[in-house]
Amino acid sequence: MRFALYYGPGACSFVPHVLLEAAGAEFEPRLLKLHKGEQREPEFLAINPNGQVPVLVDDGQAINQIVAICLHLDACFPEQAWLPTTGVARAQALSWLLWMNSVVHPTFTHIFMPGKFTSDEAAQQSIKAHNLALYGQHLQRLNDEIAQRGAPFWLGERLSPLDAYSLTLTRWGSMFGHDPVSFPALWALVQRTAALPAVARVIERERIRINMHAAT
Ligand SMILES: N[C@@H](CCC(=O)N[C@@H](CS)C(=O)NCC(=O)O)C(=O)O
Repeated sequence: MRFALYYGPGACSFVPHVLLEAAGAEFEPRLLKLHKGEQREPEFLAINPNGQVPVLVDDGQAINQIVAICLHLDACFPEQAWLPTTGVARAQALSWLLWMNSVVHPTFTHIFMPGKFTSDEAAQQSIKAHNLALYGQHLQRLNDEIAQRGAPFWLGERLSPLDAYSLTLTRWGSMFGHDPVSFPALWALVQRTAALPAVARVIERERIRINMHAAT
């Protein structure tokens, strides 16, 4: 089989997981239990020295970093038209993808894993609280942009990596008190994305619930 994907349920690996499924690609999903530290096992570190998911294996060659994986899959499955192919439209779509990956996602890391940034427990609480407020602002910005676009999905009528990433980021916020319902345009897009058959299959494989706030 050409492709394999190392993923953690509910982790950011959801984004390439969705793309592979949406493309109808044959791939081997390789589950890593992040809460058990399997990403730090020597066998996995040999595949990704960063000790993180996602890792896409294409013909025996490993690729890490979500954006690199998305761009590679976009090139492998051009018929999916996940991203504009040229011009300002492509640059702007990548700009949003990079913002999600380099700003919103690390903000969440400060909430979920403050121990990565300091061993001082009081400082960890403060980092967490600060970034939780910041994360709410990021979700609001996503909401406002989606509302302003007024389309079913980020880039129009079709799924893109931006939709899958938005779902993941919204779900993460919901684990820490950011009620998705309070971001109506974002939440509507997330629900539309979750209802796509390919996305629904990934949600089922990962056994995740999208709105963790509703469960609290
Ligand atoms: N910059 C990386 C971030 C990847 C990342 O943060 N992965 C998280 C899951 S969402 C992870 O594997 N965390 C486990 C750990 O850091 O120990 C990317 O874009 O792929």
